[in-house]
Amino acid sequence: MKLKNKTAFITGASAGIGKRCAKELAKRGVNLILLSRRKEKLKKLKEKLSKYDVTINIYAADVTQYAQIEKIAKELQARSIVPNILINNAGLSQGLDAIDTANVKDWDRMIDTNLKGLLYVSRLIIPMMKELQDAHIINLGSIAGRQVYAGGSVYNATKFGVHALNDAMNIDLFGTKVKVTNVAPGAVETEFSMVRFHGDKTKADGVYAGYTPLNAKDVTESILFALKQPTHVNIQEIFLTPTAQRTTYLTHRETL
Ligand code: 8X3
Repeated sequence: MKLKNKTAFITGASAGIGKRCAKELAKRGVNLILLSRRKEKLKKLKEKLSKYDVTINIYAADVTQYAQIEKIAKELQARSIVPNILINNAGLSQGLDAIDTANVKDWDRMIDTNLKGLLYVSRLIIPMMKELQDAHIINLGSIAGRQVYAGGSVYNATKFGVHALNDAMNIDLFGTKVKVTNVAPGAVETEFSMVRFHGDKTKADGVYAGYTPLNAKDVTESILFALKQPTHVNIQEIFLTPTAQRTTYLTHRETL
């Protein structure tokens, strides 16, 4: 897709991979629709990106609330704004506990955000994209959607679900020009581990100790690679890990 003058709808846009996507796409002349629960962060991001010649619409909304997303979709329709690109980035992990001891609230939050949130946004935005001659959905999967690890159970299940939904979207959008790509990274240093460990910085830092993890820019580069392909090329999956990480259980850490 030629990116200039296209429009991207990005969930989880206020931090990490979503924020980086917003920046890199704005640089390339892509108009933005940015969603996050955190209004202040969105406002700041919009300000920061105002140096680029693009239109930026920000929405403080929660992907787990269907009515909120429906309202945004209706507003976009009323203003004839049709996203060419949908980046289903909002997602999180909560806790690292066994299935018999984990906190059920953590499970609800992961299932609601990673699966139901992705579904709600997709259900409401894809109908607008279907008629386009050039459109692309990027779903943020994970190494956790390919390999289960101790304490990962429900997070793993949600990311396996995202992988399944990516394949399902490719099937359901058969015959249209809407491409669907699952971008599945291994360890990426963002707010991810701070959120997983409920703000415990020591635990969060430990995840990335002794090796160089991926960063938001690395993952964004893969997303851009998929987006920039010509119309006839649909990259259905990109799986990337830090060089030090080969599976969820094999991360080579230099002696600290
Ligand atoms: C994040 C990757 O392995 O930390 O999706 O769960 S992992």
